[in-house]
Amino acid sequence: MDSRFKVGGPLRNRSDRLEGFERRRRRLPHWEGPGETYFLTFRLMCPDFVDLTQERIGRLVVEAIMFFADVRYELYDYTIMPDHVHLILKPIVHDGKAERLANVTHSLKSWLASRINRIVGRSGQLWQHESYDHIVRDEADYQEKAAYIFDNPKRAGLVNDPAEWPWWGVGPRK
Ligand code: NI
Repeated sequence: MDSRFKVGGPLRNRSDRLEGFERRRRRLPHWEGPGETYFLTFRLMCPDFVDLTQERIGRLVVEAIMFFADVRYELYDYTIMPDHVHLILKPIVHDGKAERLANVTHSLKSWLASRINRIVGRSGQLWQHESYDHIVRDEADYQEKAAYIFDNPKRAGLVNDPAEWPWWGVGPRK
């Protein structure tokens, strides 16, 4: 895998992930100034045909998330689940104006849809039209959402220790 994914990409092993989990506590979104921080979720339309955590597809999802990081948004935490993706991000602000979340979401979903469809040999609607987003109000809210993301694979019964989940990560180190 591309070396730029070493930090903040799919963290390779448990200690990297634990270190990432600690590090993201120190890299908080800033609450002052223009723009909001969002907890964003988008889901597959037909989870029977696609598993987002299948190796090749998961790597593609990470690639998309990282491709737009620091360009379209500041990236905090993310996790890829078999049928959905959670992210905490803050759209980039240009000239005092934040990029619209809807545009960011559209870019991510469409970048991925064409590529994933090609891999699984299907066409048409990959994602549910609606994405769920929630403004992260303050640091306490952020910590709650970040913990929700980190624990999601354990809650879903996919791992016993959330640090074992290979598809959790944080944004690139500045
Ligand atoms: Ni979830």
